[in-house]
Amino acid sequence: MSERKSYYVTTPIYYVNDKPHLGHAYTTVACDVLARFKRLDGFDVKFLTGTDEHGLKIYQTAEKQGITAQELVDKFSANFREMNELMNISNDQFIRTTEESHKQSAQAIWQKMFDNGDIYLDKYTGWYSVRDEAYYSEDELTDGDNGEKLSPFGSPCEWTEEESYFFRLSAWEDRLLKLYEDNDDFILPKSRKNEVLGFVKGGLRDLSISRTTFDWGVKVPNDDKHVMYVWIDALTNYISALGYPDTDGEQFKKFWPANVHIMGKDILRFHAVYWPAFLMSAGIEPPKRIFAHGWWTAEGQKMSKSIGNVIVPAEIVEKYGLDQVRYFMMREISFGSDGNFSHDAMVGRMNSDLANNLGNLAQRSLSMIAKNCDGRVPKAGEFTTEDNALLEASGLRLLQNLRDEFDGQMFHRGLEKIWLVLNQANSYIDEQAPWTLKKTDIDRMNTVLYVVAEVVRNVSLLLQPVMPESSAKLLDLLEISYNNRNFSFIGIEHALVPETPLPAPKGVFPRFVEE
Ligand code: ME8
Repeated sequence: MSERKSYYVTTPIYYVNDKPHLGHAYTTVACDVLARFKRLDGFDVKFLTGTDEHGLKIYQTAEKQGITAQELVDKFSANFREMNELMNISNDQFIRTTEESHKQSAQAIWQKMFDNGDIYLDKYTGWYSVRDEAYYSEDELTDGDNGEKLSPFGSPCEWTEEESYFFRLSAWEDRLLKLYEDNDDFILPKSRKNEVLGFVKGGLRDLSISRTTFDWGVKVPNDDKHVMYVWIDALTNYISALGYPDTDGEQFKKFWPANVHIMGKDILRFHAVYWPAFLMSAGIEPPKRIFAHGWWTAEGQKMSKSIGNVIVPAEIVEKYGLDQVRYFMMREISFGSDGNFSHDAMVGRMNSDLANNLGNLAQRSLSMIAKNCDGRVPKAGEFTTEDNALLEASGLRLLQNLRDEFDGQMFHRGLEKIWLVLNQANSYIDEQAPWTLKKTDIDRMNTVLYVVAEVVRNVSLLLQPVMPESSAKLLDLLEISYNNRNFSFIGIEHALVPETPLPAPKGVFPRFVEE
């Protein structure tokens, strides 16, 4: 048997100085959707997420709270695991950068870069933002109200002078530009690629990659006065999870290079510039793609603790339902663009897309089957042109459309295409009017109800990655066995077996009613 195709997708590893909010849930759900899609489509998938636990920001947060950094990271890392459980995330591994094996990987990649002549000792004098954990040059900064310097993300910067190791990033400019040129889809969306090109073409300066003023980090090999810059440590997670430096190991061989690292646009530079340069310096192939998605606001405003408008995943899941929130996140904004979370938009999607469209199609066809077909899958007669058109549109053609869109991380477009088919199916049922056929042509009524049940089956199979629980409920209502739920069953005729007794239909997508 030929080996199954592999697929490796990652989220950023999140800083544990804060509780997870809508933004973290968003990236993780997007990766989850992709991982589930690929598994159902026959790929051997690795889906990695985890927490970034070193660095000055974490160290200072722990100090402020009067606890040790280790206590802080243990407590907050658990919050991210809880978020994963809440959001029904199917990650294969949860990595923490405080794990011993990860630290060894980070030291191994450092040593490789050092041996390759890309790391040297010097002194860093310049600006640093603890909140962004990033170095900035003077010309990137703006002046804040009280004279302080602010990063492009509005974070305060401080002047720093200390002995530091440097990575010879300047030497990698041409090779990075060649990487972007040779791999047109390396950075997506395209608009973001131009941003990165501009940055690299503007000239790269060597990067300070170690600190001596605190020790909450991975020790630099052979110089334990220094801890590594948190980003070297953090980025390495993507390969330490595969057992690096054991590049001959099964996991590394199977899953590297990663198919896609997904993240927010805030950390694109680290992933699209620094990470491939580190990897190439260490003699490791760069990932295949970096996808930077957009930024969520809440009711039109930046989410912030001081405004008190931070959207907490548990609260919206409780209020609207888990799959409803997952669907909303994937459908409401183009993956790659910024977007806004509002109660009205959420309720709009819940009621119009889910309750009135998909929910209604399933509910009215299944109720008719319950009442008029003795609660059994109806037996179809000859298919008409209309029947075949709808069956084809909801079957293999839709699967292929979704493959194309999901391969480019265009989740919203994939969903749009499913909803076009649902609209078509709702019009079909209105035109065919099985409630009238009941009195005039029972055989034709059976065929129409069969066709609609088949559309519901195909669509439910395809919606599993986005709404796993609700799709499972629909597939249960159609008595589709668990083994028949992967994408190889899409469009297969007679997967719905005539005469199979069905359970009493139940609504799967309730309308949201204001209290
Ligand atoms: O940057 N909208 O961690 P982090 C959309 N540890 N996405 C958002 C968001 C918002 N308003 N807010 C956060 C770090 N995110 C590093 C990463 S990776 C090797 C190291 C999401 O906790 C988005 O994915 O600050 C963003 O890139 C990430 O959270 C930043 O998480």
